[in-house]
Amino acid sequence: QNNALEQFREEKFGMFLHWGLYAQTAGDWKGHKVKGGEHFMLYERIPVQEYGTIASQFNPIKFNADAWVKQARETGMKYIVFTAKHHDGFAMYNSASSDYNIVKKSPFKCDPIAELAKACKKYKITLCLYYSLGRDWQDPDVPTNWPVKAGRSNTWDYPNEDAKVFNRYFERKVKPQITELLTSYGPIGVLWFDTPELISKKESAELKALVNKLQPNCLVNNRIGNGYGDFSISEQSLTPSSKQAWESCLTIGQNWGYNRHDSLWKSPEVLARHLVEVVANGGNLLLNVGPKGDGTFPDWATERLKAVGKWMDVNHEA
Ligand code: FUL
Repeated sequence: QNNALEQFREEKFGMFLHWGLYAQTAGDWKGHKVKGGEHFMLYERIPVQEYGTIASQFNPIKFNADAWVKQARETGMKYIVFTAKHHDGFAMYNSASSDYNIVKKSPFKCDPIAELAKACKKYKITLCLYYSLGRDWQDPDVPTNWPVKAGRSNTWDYPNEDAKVFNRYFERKVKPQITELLTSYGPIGVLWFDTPELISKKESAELKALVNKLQPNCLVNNRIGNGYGDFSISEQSLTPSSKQAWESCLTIGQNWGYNRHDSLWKSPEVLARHLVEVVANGGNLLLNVGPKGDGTFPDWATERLKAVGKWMDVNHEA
């Protein structure tokens, strides 16, 4: 574990990859622009059944895991974090415990994590996986974040909050899927949990123990909840969130998931400055790319990654 944390801290620079059904709709729904990227199912209150139909159009024939990972490597990055399951609850891999996944529901039928694992091995990049924990808009047992009542769970398909039992979702979906992710794709560097929200201390501890049992060298971030993380996250911020290990995660444009209406992007100069600032403060930088529905990176992302890669070649010792 200590060695794993040391290695993670030495890696310093990684690529976040937000890819899911939201990449296909890309910021539009039924002829109008939607707010956000990967959150639009919530904003539009789209029933799970209807949202699931996006999968039948999702056929990213240009997806090339080798090209993604090669680009990460050429940018000077040492790890990637891929969204295995975001808040929409749709698994971007061949999940044995939930048919709500890319292999079973899309014409594409390919398992992106299996492809990414191969490419990571080839380019010596650490494969890490993102998993939305306290939010899952497909599962009927995820309560809204009471008592804040922020309404961030699926209250349109499943309005009866009193009937929801987080632990049922935890047992039925979270534990089986985490087990699949840690037993099917070789070594995983980090399980990057998101939105702990209503997870109990006991459940966070149990999850941490499960990860340790299956892959003792796999780290978890602080969003596993209740203080069980190995390092902490500063989201869209360069301010250290811990005196020990921490990671800043930043978008290049305005959204995490691809949105064709994005129009503001950080320049390569700004990105390089951010990297220097984060690393100087003892952190890691996880820079996000939201690949498109066809499986390619948006041109504006590729251009910036290439420019940062050039800067790294000149300024960074291997
Ligand atoms: C947040 C999520 O709600 C966003 O969609 C994104 O994944 C970001 C990295 O974490 O909490």
